[in-house]
Amino acid sequence: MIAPQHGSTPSNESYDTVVVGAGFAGLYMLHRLRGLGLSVRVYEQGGDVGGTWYWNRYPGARCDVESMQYSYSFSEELQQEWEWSERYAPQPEILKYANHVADRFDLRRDIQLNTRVEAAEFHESANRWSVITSDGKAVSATYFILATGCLSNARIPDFKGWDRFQGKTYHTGHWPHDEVDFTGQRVGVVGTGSSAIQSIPIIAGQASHLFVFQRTPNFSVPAHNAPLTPEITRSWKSDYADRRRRAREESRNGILMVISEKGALDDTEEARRREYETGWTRGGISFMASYNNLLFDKPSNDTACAFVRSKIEEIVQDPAVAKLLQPHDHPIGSKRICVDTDYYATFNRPNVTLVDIRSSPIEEILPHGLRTGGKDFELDSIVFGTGFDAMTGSVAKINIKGRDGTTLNQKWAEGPRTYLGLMSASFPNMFIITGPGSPSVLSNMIVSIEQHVDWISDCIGYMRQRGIDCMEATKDAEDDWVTQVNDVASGTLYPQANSWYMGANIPGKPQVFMPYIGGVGVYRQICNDVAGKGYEGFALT
Ligand code: N01
Repeated sequence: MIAPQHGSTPSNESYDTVVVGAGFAGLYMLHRLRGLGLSVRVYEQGGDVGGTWYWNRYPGARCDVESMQYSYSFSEELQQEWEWSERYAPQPEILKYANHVADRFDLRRDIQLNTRVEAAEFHESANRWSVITSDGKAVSATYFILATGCLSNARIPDFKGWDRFQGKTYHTGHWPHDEVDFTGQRVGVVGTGSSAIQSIPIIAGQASHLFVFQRTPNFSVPAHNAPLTPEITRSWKSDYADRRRRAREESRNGILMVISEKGALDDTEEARRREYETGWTRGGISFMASYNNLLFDKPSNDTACAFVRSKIEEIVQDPAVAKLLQPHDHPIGSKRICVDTDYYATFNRPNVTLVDIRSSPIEEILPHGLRTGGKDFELDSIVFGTGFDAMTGSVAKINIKGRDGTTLNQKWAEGPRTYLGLMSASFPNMFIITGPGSPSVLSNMIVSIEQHVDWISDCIGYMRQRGIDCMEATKDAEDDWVTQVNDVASGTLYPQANSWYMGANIPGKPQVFMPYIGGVGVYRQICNDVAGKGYEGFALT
């Protein structure tokens, strides 16, 4: 048993693996490790499984990856038996699916809910991790796996007067479990990212008046959500194995879509307009596949930006409001493109007001509203759709100490450093699922989660077969990978946006492009090659 710290209670609990988080990553990790015969303990801070889909219960929450693709592929029975109801699954249905998976594979008996992992320390002499949980226990494990999710540390900016507000406040990423009804209320929504853009049309339908406080307009394309027809479902299910394979190996982001073989400037203006109209009518993020160079060539990207701006002008009746909603400060797609149902049209409602907080930022929260530009807005409720400390935020909340006592937060002070997004040098036997330096948030998360979980499971199996006790990324391999991640990003338009991919939404956070943008197929091949060469770039002892 490892000596406990921080006043935690010594415990004889010892596992082969501790996994942090019971979202889609943690659930599948547990399933795979059990298959290897390992003992596993999963700690989950939420009151149930589901991760992102447990917390983000805001009105209108649904996935912007189509449901036939946003699901596990590891079990043929599971993918055949589960029935999705809509083109884009709503949050309650995805949460039900996560619960179904937990029950179907009998996962719950190894998951401890309502428990945070507070700290973890690697003890060199024992070659084990000691893990401290919020219920005051210290347990030990050979492998420590972070399945903490990339968008799980919700953030409300530190507005002056915050604690004086006498109405109700909400964060989209921490939505209450009981139904919230805004009927008859004056509601303020702060932020216009994906979460706010999904919830604004629904809240507008309830509130007596909705004020949308916008700092930066975002590009949004219509979802055109609809019930899934039996024909669509049947066609997917009859061909699932091959479609999943193509999504994994051949697609850029783990989502099957037809990417045009042309660049935007290869077409005449008229043909381009037709192409964008087709993408707009089809709906969803595949709008960005209208041409193959929209994320690489600025003049090409400008044409797509101009098209969406023209759509906003067409939909929004008040020209001044339309102008305010038109993004000009970043290439389309360089921030996560939003997918909506009636977002722009919502601004034609008489009970909706768009307030520009770029020219006059929020000065303070008042007991009955908020003040911006010297003007007071009376509000009964405020909804913060102000995003997350993405990719590193949840990991940073755990005090993780590696080989020489260095903390991960110290090591990552200038930005996250990993080899393949999977491990970080000096933190032996610690794996990160969809960590910074992997395709992660730029991809269909479930495709990337499955790839990481499979890779980690195979790796642990390899170690155990060969009597290898310890695995660690070498510093050289890590440095090379960090360089590669930056090089690939700099060949795209992504770094031109002040996005959460860059850490730009968190004051003081180092600005580095965190995910690997080379594509899931290329990345998978790199990971497979590394494994095929006996885990090249890792020290195995
Ligand atoms: O958060 P965001 P989100 N004063 O960071 C504003 C995924 N997701 O929760 O741009 C005023 O995108 C901020 O303004 P600015 C998806 O990957 C997926 O909406 O910083 N405003 C911005 O408008 C997404 O990208 C789905 O100027 C402030 C907003 O708050 C990611 O989650 C659905 C402010 C934050 O937008 C995050 O989306 C939902 C301040 N001090 C989410 N600070 C689907 O699958 C921040 N803001 C559909």
